[in-house]
Amino acid sequence: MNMKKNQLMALVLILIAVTSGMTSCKPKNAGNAVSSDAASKVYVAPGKYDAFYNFVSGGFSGQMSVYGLPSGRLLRVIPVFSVDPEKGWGYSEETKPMLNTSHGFVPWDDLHHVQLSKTNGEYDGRWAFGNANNTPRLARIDLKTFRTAEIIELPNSGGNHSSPFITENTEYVVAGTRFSVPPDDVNGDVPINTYKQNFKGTLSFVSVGKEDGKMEIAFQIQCPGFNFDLSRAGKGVSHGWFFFSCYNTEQANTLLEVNASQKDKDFIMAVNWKKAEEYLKAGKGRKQTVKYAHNTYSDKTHSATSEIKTEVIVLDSKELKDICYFFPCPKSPHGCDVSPTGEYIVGSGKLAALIPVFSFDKMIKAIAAKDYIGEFEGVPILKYESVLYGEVKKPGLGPLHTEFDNNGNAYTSMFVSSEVVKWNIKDLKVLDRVPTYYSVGHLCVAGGDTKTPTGKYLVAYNKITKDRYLPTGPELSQSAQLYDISGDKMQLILDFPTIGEPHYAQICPAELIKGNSLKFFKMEENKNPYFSNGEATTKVVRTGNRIDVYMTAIRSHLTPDNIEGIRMGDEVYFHVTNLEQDWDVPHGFAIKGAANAELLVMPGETQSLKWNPDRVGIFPMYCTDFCSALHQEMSGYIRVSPSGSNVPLLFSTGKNLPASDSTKK
Ligand code: K7E
Ligand code: CUA
Repeated sequence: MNMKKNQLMALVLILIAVTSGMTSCKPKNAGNAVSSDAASKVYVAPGKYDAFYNFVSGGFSGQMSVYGLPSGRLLRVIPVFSVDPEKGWGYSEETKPMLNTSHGFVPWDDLHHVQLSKTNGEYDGRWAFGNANNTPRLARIDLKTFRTAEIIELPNSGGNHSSPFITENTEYVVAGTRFSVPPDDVNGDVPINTYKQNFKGTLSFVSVGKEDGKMEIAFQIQCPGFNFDLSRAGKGVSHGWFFFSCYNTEQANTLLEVNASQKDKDFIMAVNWKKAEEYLKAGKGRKQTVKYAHNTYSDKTHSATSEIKTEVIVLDSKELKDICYFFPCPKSPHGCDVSPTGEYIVGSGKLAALIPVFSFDKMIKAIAAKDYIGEFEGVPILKYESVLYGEVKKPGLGPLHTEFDNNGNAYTSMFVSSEVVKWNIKDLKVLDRVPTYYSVGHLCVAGGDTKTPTGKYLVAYNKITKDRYLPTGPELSQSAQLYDISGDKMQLILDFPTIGEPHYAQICPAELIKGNSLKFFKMEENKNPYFSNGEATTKVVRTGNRIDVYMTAIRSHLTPDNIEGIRMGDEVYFHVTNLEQDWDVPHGFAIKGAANAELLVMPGETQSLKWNPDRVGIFPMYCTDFCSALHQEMSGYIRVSPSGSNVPLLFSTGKNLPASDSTKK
């Protein structure tokens, strides 16, 4: 049954009113909702480690952050898709290529979802993946260094929200386009209202190297044009399948708020990726000319390389009938989550008043029986009742995302009614509900998307903060809330602020990662072309207008720290090698007037900063990271002379060189 347009407008307005009026309808016990033993549950004594890592998306900050749980302490911000002056990410010559795309250098993006690599359906502690929602890309973060090791751009995509989702053994990291767009190899200069004819959806299957994690676009599947929202890989019994929530099956191209909410049901799309692999092997894919960047960072050269690639193989869901199937899901599904056994698929319709739970087993039977109610652009639609396991009745308002514990329970975030609802997967009965402050988006349970969840903790990532923290102007800190879920009743035990706007996050036991941390880069393995292997090899080289300063840093001096003979019009590159071979001794480098950022150089690493002097004079430079008692002394000077000056190129540390000023001789 279709709602009338004005009815829908009314519904939308009610939802807005409910959401924005959150302070007025806030639960009465908001202040004392915390139980008396909460403090002891989150207390991690000074000098002690947290038991869990929490990897949190930064949303519009483009970064990923790492918290310790249960303390909620921020441990690190990992720069991914946005430049980060703190670490020189995107500013140093070595890291600039990481942000290269087919559009050129892109210094910002919007990171929504974090997924940890898996082996046998459990976290293996090797990599974290993140998506760029704006200029479609996937990133792989190495959990030895907590640095972004690789970024791959996705062609044929417009927005990369439905991403990244990984299979049971990290065979693939998968991405679905948010916006359908004309494919990259056709003339996209078409009227926007020809959406139905010209716009297509694309799923990208990116393979991940077993040993090195290297990503490659293995194939893409072309799908009907609408919006892909979220997804999960099947696991256990459903390994080999993917489930994507889809909205805007109305195929609207304007005022989606109303026009993409017309239908009573949208779809979940089930994708048989094992079948797709067979078709790929059988040569059923079409080679398509595209353009995308593939960037990798090497811990040996301490540099990134960016390669532009020009081809993908595309499988067509219209022709290859048994790859994709739709089944209806009520009202603009957002989250699409798979239970630990892989048997149940939970669809969360943003505007639905119930939560449908689908059965993988029933879906396979329905496919075998061709229990179709029709087709959508050549893709069969299974009957809702034939795939449905059951519905969670009256769960709350605005279900978004679901995760699971180790006791057969599910936890669903309710945006509109601002709560987390716990229900049983088997009997679909609601067991408990707790308020969130306010309007929870994603939630995550420790190991909540794995075959064997840890349970124990749940974090709600809220969209609205209102009165939870000290005011900080028009924008309040983003808010996460930690719940103890080890008992029958969920218990709020901590609020903690996050960077950017958090969307999805994952929690894994600290044991998985902490022992593998790299402590420093080995000097003897440094293959950066501008590496200085000790102070004796430092030098300043002029090649026309280009100056290369091969510099070293060690507690507590830079070598060289006096440089003369630089002229206006020169382009100066400082290649700083940190000679330390110990844990936690970075040195920084900055020079007055630099039009970029600092360098933050890890022990054994070389990083390069480009500087164009803009005036004649003396320019101080210094180490930016407080590295020793004499850190303030870790500094130097550069002299810039007019172009055409004959001041000789001189450099030194610890020698007071004779005056070389030709004008005064
Ligand atoms: Cu925030 Cu995953 Cu972009 Cu739901 S999405 S809330
Ligand atoms: Cu090196 Cu401060």
